[in-house]
Amino acid sequence: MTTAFVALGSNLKTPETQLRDAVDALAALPGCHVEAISSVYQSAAVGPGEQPPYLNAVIKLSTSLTPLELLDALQAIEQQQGRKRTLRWGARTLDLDILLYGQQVIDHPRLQVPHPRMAERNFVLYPLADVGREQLMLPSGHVVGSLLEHCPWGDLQRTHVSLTNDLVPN
Ligand code: A4P
Ligand code: MG
Repeated sequence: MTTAFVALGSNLKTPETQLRDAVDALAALPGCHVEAISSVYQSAAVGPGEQPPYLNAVIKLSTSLTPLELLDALQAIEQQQGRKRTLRWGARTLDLDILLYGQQVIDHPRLQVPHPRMAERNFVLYPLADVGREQLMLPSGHVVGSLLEHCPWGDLQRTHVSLTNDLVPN
């Protein structure tokens, strides 16, 4: 089993419900076990035009899926939840990104791991620190705690939404 960290983001169609449904779908994936779930954070959308604010969270998984099998599974969940790919960085019902897959560095046409933009994004790093602890090391050798020192909290808000409430252990 490999430890993987997956980022969840939503800014359409009741984001709280989208994140809850995504957690249930991730927990039901064969070969995956949800180890930990971060707090849920709200922030303004980074991207084009006027967009609703995002809710973001990070999940720690142990998985026997290969990285591309995990990507396929995440994209299937995005589709189930009505994801439409129109504009890059446009509003979306659900975005599921693989942040880290063990200590692997992956540069495949469909998959870059670590996620290329994770180190500068407060809405990724703060929830990652919740589930991975600040000592978590990236393949680059950087630890999350030192990345956080260079990543301002900005407009991030920790919400009272809990994604762990109705999770059934598997
Ligand atoms: N892909 C490559 N690497 C990965 C990976 N590590 N995990 C490929 C998942 N997918 C990966 O993604 C495009 C393609 O990236 C996929 O087909 C996959 O093969 P997408 O989800 O269709 O498109 P996207 O999400 O619009 O593009 P991108 O570049 O992944 O966007 P980001 O960087 O994820 O940004 N603002 C706030 N506040 N909160 C957010 O969560 N998210 C975004 C999306 C923009 N602004 C945001 C937020
Ligand atoms: Mg994405």
